[in-house]
Amino acid sequence: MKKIKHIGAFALLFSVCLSFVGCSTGAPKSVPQQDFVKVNGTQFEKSGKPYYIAGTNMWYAGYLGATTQVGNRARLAKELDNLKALGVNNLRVLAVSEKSDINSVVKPATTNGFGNYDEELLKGLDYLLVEVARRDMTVVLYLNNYWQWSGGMSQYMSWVDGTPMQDPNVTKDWEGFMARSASFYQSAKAQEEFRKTVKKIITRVNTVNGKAYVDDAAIMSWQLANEPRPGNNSTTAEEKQIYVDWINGITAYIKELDPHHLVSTGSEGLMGSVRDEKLFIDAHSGKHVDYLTYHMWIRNWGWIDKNNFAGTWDAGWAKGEDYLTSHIAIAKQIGKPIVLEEFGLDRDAGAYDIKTTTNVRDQFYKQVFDVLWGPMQKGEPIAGYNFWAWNGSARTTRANYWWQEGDDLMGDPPQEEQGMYGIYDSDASTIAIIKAFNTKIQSLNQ
Ligand code: IFL
Repeated sequence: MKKIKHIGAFALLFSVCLSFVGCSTGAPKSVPQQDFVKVNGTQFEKSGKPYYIAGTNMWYAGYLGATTQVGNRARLAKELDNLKALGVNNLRVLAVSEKSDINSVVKPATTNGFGNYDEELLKGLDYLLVEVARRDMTVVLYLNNYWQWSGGMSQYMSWVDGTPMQDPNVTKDWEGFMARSASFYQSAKAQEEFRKTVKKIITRVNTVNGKAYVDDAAIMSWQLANEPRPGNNSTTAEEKQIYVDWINGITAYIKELDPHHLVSTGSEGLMGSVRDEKLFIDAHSGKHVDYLTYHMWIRNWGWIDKNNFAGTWDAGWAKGEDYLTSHIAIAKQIGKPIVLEEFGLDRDAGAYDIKTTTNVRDQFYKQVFDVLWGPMQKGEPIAGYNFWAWNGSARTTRANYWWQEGDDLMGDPPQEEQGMYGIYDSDASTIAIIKAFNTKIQSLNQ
C-alpha cells in the first residue's frame, strides 16, 4: 500500500513536470515544434513554409522594452510597427551587455559584474519577445560582443584580472584590443562566467507571458557574439584552433540547454577570420552550428573611401560583390544556409547629419539586394539579410555626434558617431528600396 502511494506521488509529480519547463526529469519537453525556425538543407523554414530573412539590426530593442528610464515601450511599439510595414520579419538584437566605465559603452548594462544582473533590463527583453511575436517576427539574440560598445569579451577579461578596459577609440590600439578580446576564449574563469550568463538567459522564463525562452518560437537563433574573431591580424594557428574549439564547445552547451532553437556564430565571414577560408569553414562546420553568418563592410575595410566615393567605387564594389557571392559558395560547400546579417554605408560624403542625402548608400543597398536576389531565386543557400541598422525615430542632439548616457538609443552603437550607418524613419528613399526588396523576399515565404 505504501509503495503504491509512492508510485502515485511520482506519477503526479511527473505529470506536473510535463506541463512546466524547468523540471529536470531529463525528459524531452513537450514543445510545439512547428513554429520554430528550422533548417531544411540550405534553407530555413517555419510552419512548413520557406522562411527567408528580411531583417534589420536593432541591438537596443530589448532596452526599449524596459520600464526603467532607458526604456521606451511606446517608441518600441512604433518602431516595430514601422518595421513590420516595411516587410521586416527579423531583428538581430543584443541579449546581454556588460557594464564598463569607458565612454563608448552603452549604459546601463544587463550585467554589472559576474552574476549581478539588472532584472529590469532582462524584463525589457521579455517584453520585446512578446511584442515581436505579436507581429509574427523573429529575433536573433546575441550573447556577447567582440567589440567594446556593450562591454563584451574585453569587459569579461577586466572582471577576470582587474585590469581596466582600454577604449580603442582612445588608444587607437585596435590590434591590442582585439588580442585582449580574444584572450576571453582561453580564460577558464571567463568561460565559466559566460556559461552561467548563457544559461541564465536561455533558461529564463518570460515575466510578461510566462513562456520559457526555450519554448519561444519568436527566438530564431541564439548567437554566440557580435562579430567574434579568433584574434588580431597576427593570430597564430594555435589561436585559430582555440577559437574553433570554443565555438564547438559553447554551441554544444547551448544545444544541451535548448535543443530546439538554431545556433549561429555572428561571424563576419572571411574578414573576421583573418582572411582564412579554412578557418571560416572550420568555425561553421561543427554539428551545433546551424547556419553561417557574414557581414560586409565595404568602407570599414578600406575598399572604398567615403571622401572619394566616385573615385573608389568601381574597384571597391568589385571586392564587395565578390565577398557577397563567394560566401554563398562556401555555404553551398558546407551545405548550410547563410545570412548576410550586417552591411551598411555612410550618408553622402561621410556625413552624420540626418539632413544629408543618401544617394550613394541607396545605390549600395540596391546593388547588394540585386546580388542577393539572383541566388535567392535559384534556391541557393543565401537565406536572407539584416541591414545595419535601424535608427528609426531616434535623434541625436550632440554637435559631435557621440552618444552620452540618456540619449536616444539608435542602431549606430555608442562606439561610433550617431547617424553614421543607421537608417532613420525619415530616410524615405532608402526605406523605399528596403521595402521593395522585402516584398520580393516575402514572395518566397509562401
Ligand atoms: O557598429 C559596428 C558593429 O559593431 C558591428 N559591425 C560594424 C558596425 C559598423 O561599423 O558589428
